[in-house]
Amino acid sequence: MIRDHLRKGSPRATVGPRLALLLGAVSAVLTAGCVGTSCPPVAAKAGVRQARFAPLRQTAATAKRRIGTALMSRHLENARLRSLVAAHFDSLTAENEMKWGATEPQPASFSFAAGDELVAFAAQNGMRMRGHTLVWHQQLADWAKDLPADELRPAMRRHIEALVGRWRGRIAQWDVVNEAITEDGKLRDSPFLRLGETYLDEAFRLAHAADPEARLFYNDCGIEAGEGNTKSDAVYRLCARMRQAGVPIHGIGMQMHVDPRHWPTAEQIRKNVERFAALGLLVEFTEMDIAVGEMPGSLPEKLQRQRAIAHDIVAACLHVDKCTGITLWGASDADSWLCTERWARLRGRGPHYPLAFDADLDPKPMYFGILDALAGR
Ligand code: 9MR
Repeated sequence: MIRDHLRKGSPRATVGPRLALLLGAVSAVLTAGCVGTSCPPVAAKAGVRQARFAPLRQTAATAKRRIGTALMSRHLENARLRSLVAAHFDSLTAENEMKWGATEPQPASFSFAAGDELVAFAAQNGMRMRGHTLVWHQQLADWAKDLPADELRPAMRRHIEALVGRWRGRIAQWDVVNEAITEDGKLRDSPFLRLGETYLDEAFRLAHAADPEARLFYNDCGIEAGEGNTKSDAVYRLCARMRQAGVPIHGIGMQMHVDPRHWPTAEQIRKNVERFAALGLLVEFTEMDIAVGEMPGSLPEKLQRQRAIAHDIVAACLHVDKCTGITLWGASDADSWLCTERWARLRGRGPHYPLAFDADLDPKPMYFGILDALAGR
């Protein structure tokens, strides 16, 4: 708004040169601050032809895989987005609505309405539902953050029993524990670590008791690279220990938030999927997005590179029987966390255009990369 004002008005004509300079500097800062946070439509610029706009979920079903997206309940108000999601995706993850802070904002006072809406939408459209997430240090209700162990333990039990019980039989997979390992391969110093190093085991056992049919996942980011990568190895050891101890963990969620500045090769990802599958775990790619901002080249070149990376990731899943699904972290660029002021800078300079459909809901090259890989092309 200030920039508009600078453009439309004529402060430079009416104020002194010093003030004009200052206003110019403010304008430059504002402009720089805005770069890269929103992701306007790009499909047309990338020369996408609309003719081959087939539903992803049909091709995924032929490959015996689920293709999913994350949504927030407010997205359901957008009729065009609803039909796009229903047409293309057969798995749904609640982006924020099932997190602790959203579902139990006060002790024992639960709020399920937003999660219920998503569960109902999934059921109406023949989509599998993934629950996300029961135990996480972020988006945790404030009241739970400082509880001593003897109060946190019953609180965790109550929370898990309430959520898993609420949607028993309707949530096929739960991300039981999220992001418990640090980059240097240690158990994160989260409030839950106060319960001891086996708090994960407890969480999985509670979730299993509340819904024995739900498949239970440990979910983390930055674990895609595989052997030799500190975090990936630590998560592998954690899962191996839990399997050995008879903890009811059924799957590993690899988030797949692609930062092209440091990203493993397709071969590394495939081998990593294989080693987790060899533990007897299902593998799901749970939060895929691919930030293009820091890629070299023109926008069409970046979008082609994004297409190739998406293709490699989906192909890695198809390569291993136990890899059962790929979820994108949002349906369109317009709604991605990476196109917000708050998060964009995590991936360097934007805009990042991280998803398969652009802000006008047109398919991008990334969509065709996913489609081709699902079709085995
Ligand atoms: O996409 C989610 C965003 O809307 C929230 O503000 C953010 C809060 O941490 O969480 C985002 O989702 C995260 C997911 O729950 C766990 N893995 C990382 C995701 C991106 O931050």
